[in-house]
Amino acid sequence: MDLRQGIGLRKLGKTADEFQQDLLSNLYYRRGTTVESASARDAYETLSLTVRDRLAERRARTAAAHYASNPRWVYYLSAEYLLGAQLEQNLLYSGTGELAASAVKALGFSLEDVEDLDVEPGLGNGGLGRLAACLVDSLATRDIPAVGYGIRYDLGIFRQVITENGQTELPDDWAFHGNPWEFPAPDDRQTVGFYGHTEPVPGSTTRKVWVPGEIVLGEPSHMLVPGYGTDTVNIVRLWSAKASEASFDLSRFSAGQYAEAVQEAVRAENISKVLYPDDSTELGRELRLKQQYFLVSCSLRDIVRRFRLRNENWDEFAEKTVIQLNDTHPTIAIPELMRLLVDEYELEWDRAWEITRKTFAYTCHTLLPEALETWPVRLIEKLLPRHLEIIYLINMHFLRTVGARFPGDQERVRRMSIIQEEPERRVRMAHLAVVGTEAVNGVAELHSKLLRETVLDDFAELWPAKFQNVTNGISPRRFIRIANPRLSDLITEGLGGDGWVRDLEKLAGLESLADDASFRERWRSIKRANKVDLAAGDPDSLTDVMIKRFHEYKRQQLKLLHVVTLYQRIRANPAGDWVPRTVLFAGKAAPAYHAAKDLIRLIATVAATIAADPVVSPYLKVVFPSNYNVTLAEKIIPAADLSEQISLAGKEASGTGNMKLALNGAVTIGTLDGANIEIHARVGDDNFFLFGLDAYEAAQARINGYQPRAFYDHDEELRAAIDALGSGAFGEVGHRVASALLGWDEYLALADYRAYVDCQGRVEEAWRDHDRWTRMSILNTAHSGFFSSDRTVADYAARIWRVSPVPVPQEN
Ligand code: GL9
Repeated sequence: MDLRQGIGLRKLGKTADEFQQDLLSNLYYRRGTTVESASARDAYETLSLTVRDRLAERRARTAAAHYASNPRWVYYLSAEYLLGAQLEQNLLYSGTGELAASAVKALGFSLEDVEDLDVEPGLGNGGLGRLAACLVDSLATRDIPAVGYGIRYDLGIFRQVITENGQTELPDDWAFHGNPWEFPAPDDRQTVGFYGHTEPVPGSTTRKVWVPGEIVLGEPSHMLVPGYGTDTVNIVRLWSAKASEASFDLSRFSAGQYAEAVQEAVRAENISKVLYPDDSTELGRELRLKQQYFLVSCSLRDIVRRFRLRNENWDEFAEKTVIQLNDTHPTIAIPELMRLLVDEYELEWDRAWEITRKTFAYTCHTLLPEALETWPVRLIEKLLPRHLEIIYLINMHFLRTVGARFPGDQERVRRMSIIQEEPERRVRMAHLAVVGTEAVNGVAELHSKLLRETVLDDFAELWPAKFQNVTNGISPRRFIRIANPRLSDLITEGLGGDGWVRDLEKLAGLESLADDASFRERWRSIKRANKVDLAAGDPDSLTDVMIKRFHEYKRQQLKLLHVVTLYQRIRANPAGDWVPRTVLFAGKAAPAYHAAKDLIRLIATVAATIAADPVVSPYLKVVFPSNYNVTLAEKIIPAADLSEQISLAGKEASGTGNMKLALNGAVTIGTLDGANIEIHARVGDDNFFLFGLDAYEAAQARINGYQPRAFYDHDEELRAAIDALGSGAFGEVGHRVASALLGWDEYLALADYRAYVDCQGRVEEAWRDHDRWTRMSILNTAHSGFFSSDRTVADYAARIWRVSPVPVPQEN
């Protein structure tokens, strides 16, 4: 029997009977319970195992195919993954949805009952983490050999509860009941060092020995990442910190010092305890750097282990391996690979550098200066002494290159150095990431252009060919096929097949159907049914959604000013012909980001005021569901009519919620920012509500001495809205928000107010014409094909990774 071909596997049945038998076996043998006593949770766990087994069989064939071809691998390193709920996805990808429904029914439950128990692993903050999940989905769908590496945080992004007092945060113990989707792999555990000192190696000028002062174990487990419409199943491998046996102090325990006995173990395991909801707090910063190095150290050793299964010669490493850094969070991987190659595998510095540089690529996800990571030199020196030495050496070689290319330009050397000198010495991780990689990309056209022209301009001048754009994308499986089954069925019917789920450009075929009155009627009734399901407000009202993290640059405050203006208009003229609107906000604020939390609280207060107003409430409703996450996004997006993408131009790197909403037929009101520009270009000016300053005008405004008060003085409605917020009717919070806007208004909300409010007037005009609106909605979906993450991955594969698919032979 040839185990390598997976031929030793018993075939899993495809009939309803066989599926049910497998479910029963799992109930008895793996769950250890019986039909008579099975709870909903027993049904959930058992169903998950049964579905997982179908994917595990494909996983075995995938591993065999990959082993046989010894391919070039993509390793995606990311501190965050927002994978979303797994059961529904895995039912779809394994084609077992109907079998599952009937098998679970036989146990006395509905599929919805058990799906409600499926908890999403919230191992990320927002767009960056969800992008990682969409990319691994599309890597598998495109049959590209890939592993996603991440951290298995015990506690994911906090659970948010919204009350009239704003946001409160609760811990998210997402795996409290266990996680049936996960395979622990304790045999692949790694040892990670921290602190300590370095010692010279006699007879070598470049090698050093690092003697760590603390040792922590990293234990991996993996989740399966199936491709859609293919047999490939890749994995995401997540690391958990474990204390070594030796860290339990038995003698202290025996002396009754219970807390002290475990304190070292607790400290070690704290590394993967909790996802940082931001990094703006001074306290706990060291732990964040520890998390980053922990991820990197475990993953690189695993990558090297995998390389050596099939290869010997280090010269082949960069041919067989590309490591994509998801933002700067894993950038310490660059000195870490140098350390492994130079200190542990005894390669010459230059050869090691050549390999390292060719192995890595870096994606930048921001333009905000405060989001560009830097670490104090003294912190790196304490935590990772050898890495600091290596960073200094990398910098020395790099600055020589700069000096040779721009002789005498000391100012440029100072600007480009990996080490920032003032006001405190810090390591600039973005500079290290640019220097140590083969390719650097932004995440939308405008973002990549602004990176080249501003933040990384010196580097783009030095190495123009290194800089690329890869516009983000989203998984059509999760964000329409699963989230919006009604619309998916209609599209499949309209296009005469479901090929669009794997080839999203096929949606262009809907264009002609926009002129078909009966198709439009069905489209409209589906949107309505989705709104009924969401139950956020009157399903016949314009459902206006702003769903994203709370951040001043995204300008939820501008949306709030619009809401207050509508409120005041309706109050002033209750008999007016108002367009009924449901404004839905959802999103979390970093717990320490006070301005963002103020806004949440203010929105909640305004919502309550409007709800209590009998004159306004028939036309305007503001809702703020708690705990925005992937699962909630999948409910809101299909019900949205209007998509709010109103960040100040030049601030949102890409946005991906904008793509999800357009794909589901929401029409965007948006600025010329991030990927909005590319959406606008594709759906066309008639099907997009564009307003506001562009990135250059916005940058210029501040230089020209922007005065928010001038806009306040000259616009009566704006003044009335701000005065209302600051009047005291909304408490201290209203006052704080109003003064922040009048005093400085960092993100030019007042400058864009008039254009925005007038543009909302054009939205209402379009909405009143049902046929016109529905046509716009259909055309948004029809022209969203480009925004599939399958296209994003194809771009990375062709231009950055230079990898080819390795098809997995079908089961025979
Ligand atoms: C982000 C950008 O702000 C978004 O514009 C972009 O779409 C995503 C994915 O590229 O990356 N960068 C970033 O730090 N976050 C993003 O969403 N923030 C969070 O994930 C909270």
